[in-house]
Amino acid sequence: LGAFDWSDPLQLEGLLTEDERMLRDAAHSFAQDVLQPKVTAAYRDERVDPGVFQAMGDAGLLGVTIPEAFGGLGAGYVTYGLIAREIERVDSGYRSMMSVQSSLVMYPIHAYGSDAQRQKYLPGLAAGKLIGCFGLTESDAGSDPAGMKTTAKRTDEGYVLNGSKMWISNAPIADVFVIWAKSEAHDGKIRGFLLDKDTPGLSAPKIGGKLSLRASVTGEIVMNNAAVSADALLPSVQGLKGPFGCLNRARYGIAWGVMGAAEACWHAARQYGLDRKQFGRPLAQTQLFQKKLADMQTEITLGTMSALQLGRLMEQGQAAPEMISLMKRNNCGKALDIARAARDMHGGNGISEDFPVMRHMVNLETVNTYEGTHDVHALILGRAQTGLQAFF
Ligand code: TGC
Ligand code: FAD
Repeated sequence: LGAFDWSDPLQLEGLLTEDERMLRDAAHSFAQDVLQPKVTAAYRDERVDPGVFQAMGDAGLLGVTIPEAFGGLGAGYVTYGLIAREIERVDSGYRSMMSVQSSLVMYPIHAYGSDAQRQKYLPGLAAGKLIGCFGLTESDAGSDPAGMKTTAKRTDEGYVLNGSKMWISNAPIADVFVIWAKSEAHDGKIRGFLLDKDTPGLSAPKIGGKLSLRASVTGEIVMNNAAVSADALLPSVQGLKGPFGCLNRARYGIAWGVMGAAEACWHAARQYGLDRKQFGRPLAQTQLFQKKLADMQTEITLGTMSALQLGRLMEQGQAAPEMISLMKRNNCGKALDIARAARDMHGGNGISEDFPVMRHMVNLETVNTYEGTHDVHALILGRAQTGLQAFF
């Protein structure tokens, strides 16, 4: 009979290649050495540090699936997921910064861009010298992005964009804006545009008062006759499958990332239960505490093993969007439940910034909502198994 490792019950470690383990370990060291010491103050003071992008770039963590010729690592999707898990073990906000840059900005430029666009943006984005953002959501078009009102109008010089985007990660500090707009010159179809931050008519005010994801900055994007040249258009995609192609990658990364946040909460609760005595014995020696730890261990094991299978399918080009919905939805929901339980298991200390659990819990409320809410992914899965559309 084999040995049992409580922290890796089904031996995920043995299913990784040596390269994957090496890159995962490097990401773990980076996250613990560089990000962990910053996070409590960054979260408390709602202070984003743009230098984090360059530090991530120096560590090779931006665009890991993008070919080396453009500054990426040319690694597989399992490596990308393992890195997301290590970053989100510290904070969902830092993982958000990394995944927007990698999956929502570098991926579309690589997949849908011209050679000139790739050369112009990808090396700087990979190095973290440029910061990117992804503008799809609008105040009246969140779960239903097809309802967007932002338009692009063809002019002699290029395009003029009008409209506004809401809840956009990184926008106030971004150099490069990937904007999805209905293009009048393309029968009103949704097209992607690359806007530089100094584009006349473009601004990106910060959204204040956020009680979640406070180490990452979120903004609006306002386009008031924002004029760009014709080569700002992403030439190779049209329709909603453009932004959704990016979201497939980011949602997959989230399925791994939230497991890192959940593991941080589980490990913290276990240690707290071993250290803290009540009624003359460690909390961890009570049946209720152990049942909660067993539930956490079980869900995290199932979540990470399934994320690994999804990553392998992505690498083989066999992953369907519905598989990604299933994993994004389940792992976010389970991570949120685990963070809430871990918060409770810390008693009064659980609400203090000296312990990570409440920060993770409140962050996971956002992660459960963005990139398709928990319920929207249920509707995607419901449609796939009944053939019936329940969105409207
Ligand atoms: P529907 O009719 O289903 O599809 C329209 C077209 O899009 C294609 N498509 C996909 N293509 C690739 N991958 C996917 N996952 C796709 N899903 C749909 C589809 O094939 C079709 O193509 P075509 O050529 O036939 O036109 O569209 P619908 O309007 O009924 O959509 C419904 C729904 C609910 C599935 C969709 O709108 C949805 O997923 N809503 C959620 C919105 C969302 O996820 N927003 C994310 C914003 S970005 C963000 O949150 C970043 S946070 C980043 C961070 O900080 O980490
Ligand atoms: P709504 O769509 O109004 O949903 C509200 C509620 O109604 C939810 O519970 C939802 O599940 C439910 N609902 C909606 N439709 C249905 C239906 N048909 N049937 C049943 N229930 C339904 N967007 C970007 O484009 N880029 C970003 O970088 C980005 N970053 C973000 C960062 C943060 C911190 C946050 C909070 C959001 C970010 N978003 C971003 C936006 C995010 O993707 C949206 O908030 C999300 O898609 C939900 O849209 P909404 O907020 O308009 O909610």
